[in-house]
Amino acid sequence: MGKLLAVALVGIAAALVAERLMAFRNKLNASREIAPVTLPNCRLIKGIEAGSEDIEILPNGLAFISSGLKYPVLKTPEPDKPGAIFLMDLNEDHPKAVELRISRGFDLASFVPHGISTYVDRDDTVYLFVVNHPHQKSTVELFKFVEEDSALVHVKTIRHDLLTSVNDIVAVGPDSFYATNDHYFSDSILMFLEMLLGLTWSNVVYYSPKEVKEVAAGFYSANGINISPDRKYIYVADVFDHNIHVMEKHANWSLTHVKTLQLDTMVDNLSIDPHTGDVWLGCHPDGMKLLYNDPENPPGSEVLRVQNILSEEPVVTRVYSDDGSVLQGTSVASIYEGKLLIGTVFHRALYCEL
Ligand SMILES: [Ca+2]
Ligand SMILES: [Ca+2]
Repeated sequence: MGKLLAVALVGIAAALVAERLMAFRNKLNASREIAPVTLPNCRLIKGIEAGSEDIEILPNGLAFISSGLKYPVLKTPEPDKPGAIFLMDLNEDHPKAVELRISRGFDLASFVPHGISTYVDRDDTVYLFVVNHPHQKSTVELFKFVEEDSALVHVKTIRHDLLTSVNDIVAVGPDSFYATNDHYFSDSILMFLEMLLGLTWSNVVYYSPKEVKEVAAGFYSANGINISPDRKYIYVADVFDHNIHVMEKHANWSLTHVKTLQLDTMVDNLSIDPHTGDVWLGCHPDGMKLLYNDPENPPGSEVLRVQNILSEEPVVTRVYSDDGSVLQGTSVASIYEGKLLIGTVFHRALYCEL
């Protein structure tokens, strides 16, 4: 009888693990095939070889690109090289990426930039907020951009117990922001278990020097975050749930859920066209390929544009998709006056004229 029970228990455990693995494969969109969509006027950007995870473009056409992410379980092309922020002036005929100098006193050796956001203050000071992972932790670095010196001056490092596994941020003031925690755990093994078990413990946090609080919860993995041009709505991408949540922002910075736009792909970062309000999405067509990163079968790229997201019938268009032969592991797509920048987690970056 004891043996029978043992066999039964092992059988049940094996079935549960198999079920969880299947669910995990579905979340990763394993083996999903999509038709290629090419754009005619694109080129890879020189000098960016170790990722371009997030891209933010100022209203004047200056683009910031974060490069050199080292994310647990994903490929790291240059493990010993610190990360960098590149700048590109999209007003130029042939824009080039230039690495910004970072002021002394900031620990550049442990710089691992991830999501970024900009804030232009009333006096036109440009602040760049950068999610950083020094020594596998999460901080938010606040920089002041000094255009004439092509430099970032470090203002302060923000750490908080609620900022545990930060992926992306959207600035709402000169030192306040919303941030996504993509996992509850920050340890890579626990993070993997959290994904495997399908826990919905990921959240969105509001931070200001006076108040820090959780403002949205229950995500599988909250990733990209951004704000509507009228600054009334916050958009949050849940990469494992293949959707975008539209949240209304209130005077006390709390958020309430308005709607969810269900898609069929793993949405990473979100960018907003300031003129039209269109939401541009960098997406992972097949997350399993991103994890395996087999050079013979690399992860692909997918860019979606969502028009009229607040209406009854948003229009979703696949603007670009590639099997990885050009661009691998797209995480962001940002638009400026008919020019599109497409970034990746650990690969290169693409510049396109639409
Ligand atoms: Ca961002
Ligand atoms: Ca991201």
